[in-house]
Amino acid sequence: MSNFKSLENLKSSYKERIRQVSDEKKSGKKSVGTFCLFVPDEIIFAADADRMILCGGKNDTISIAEQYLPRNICPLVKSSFGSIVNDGSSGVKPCSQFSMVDMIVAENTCDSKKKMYELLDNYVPTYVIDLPQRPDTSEALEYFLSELEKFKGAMEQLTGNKITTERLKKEIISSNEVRKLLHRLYELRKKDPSPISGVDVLKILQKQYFLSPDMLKEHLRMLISEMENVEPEGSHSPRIMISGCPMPGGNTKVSEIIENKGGVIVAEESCTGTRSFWDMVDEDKDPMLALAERYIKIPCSCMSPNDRRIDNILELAREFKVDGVVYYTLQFCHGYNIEKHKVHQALKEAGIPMLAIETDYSDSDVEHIGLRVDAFMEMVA
Ligand code: BJ8
Repeated sequence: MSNFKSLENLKSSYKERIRQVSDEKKSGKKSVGTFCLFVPDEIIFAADADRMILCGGKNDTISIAEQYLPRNICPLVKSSFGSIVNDGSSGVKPCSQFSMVDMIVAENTCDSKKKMYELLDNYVPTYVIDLPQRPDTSEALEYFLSELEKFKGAMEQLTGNKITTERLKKEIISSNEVRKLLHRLYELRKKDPSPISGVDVLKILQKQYFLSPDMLKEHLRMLISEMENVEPEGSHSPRIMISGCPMPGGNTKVSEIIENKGGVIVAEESCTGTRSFWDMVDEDKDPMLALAERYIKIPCSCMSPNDRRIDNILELAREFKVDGVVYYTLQFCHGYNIEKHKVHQALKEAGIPMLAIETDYSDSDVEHIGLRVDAFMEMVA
């Protein structure tokens, strides 16, 4: 749907980034792998280390993971674990990212991830940040801050570099710049018709924690400038918001189905969407406290209660003038699956139709999902 030159450059950025990290390694710079938004990038970069996201969105490593893990757990966890333990013997190309990280920085969120991290420690040193699960209490903030202080110490130990207040402030400003660019990109999607397809935006968001902030900023600036200079053609298509589980690199299945059936995705309430950039870090406060305050508020379903997420969904639906919401859950992701009921109720009261889709990474249900999306599009058109 979208036809922007800068998107072509983004596609070829994978090799460039791998080359960059491999050069950094030769010069002694450390790299860490992450799986979740709760890990503050700013602390990693302030230690002069690099980071790459390791979340799996591909189906081909799932059968490898199933040699170690139960079948009935979330495909994101299986795909990630499969990529890491894959030695190439099954014919699937091993993941270049994983072999480049010196440490994994994990977080205690859902049960599947927590238990996977215990196993990952056998393959690469894995540091786990513990998270309080009732985020709105002062005790939770205090505890999370103490966990971030420990993590800061771990990064200093890994790199041998002291993390100074000045360096943290610099990284906070830099990460806020990325967030502001993503806000500008999303602002342009408020046009009707939207100038860019949701699949294209998803592919950018999937690279958000893979590229370095400087590379990402460069790509975003080019894309935004192209988008600002075109008037979108065509007529109104049903404006859809996706809400739910993250869609890591390799997984565009449901977004593609929606857009192939005539809808246009104008917002994603997910970790490969607004949850990753909507809130800024306060640049005027003590940097560690500001980071703790910002990151503890991420409305992930692992938190309880998580009513902030419902408020965000309603606000986004209004701001982006959506005609309907597709609630997307990965199989066996109990948190997002159960929260579906609260979201459905809130959307119903707001008069916004919702379609719930629970799926995995395989293609076996593409046709079936297509039929349901078809019917939903007719309803919201
Ligand atoms: S902040 S959503 S990235 S934990 S989909 S593995 S929750 S069973 S990825 Fe997540 Fe951080 Fe939360 Fe975001 Fe578990 Fe659910 Fe699988 Fe999930």
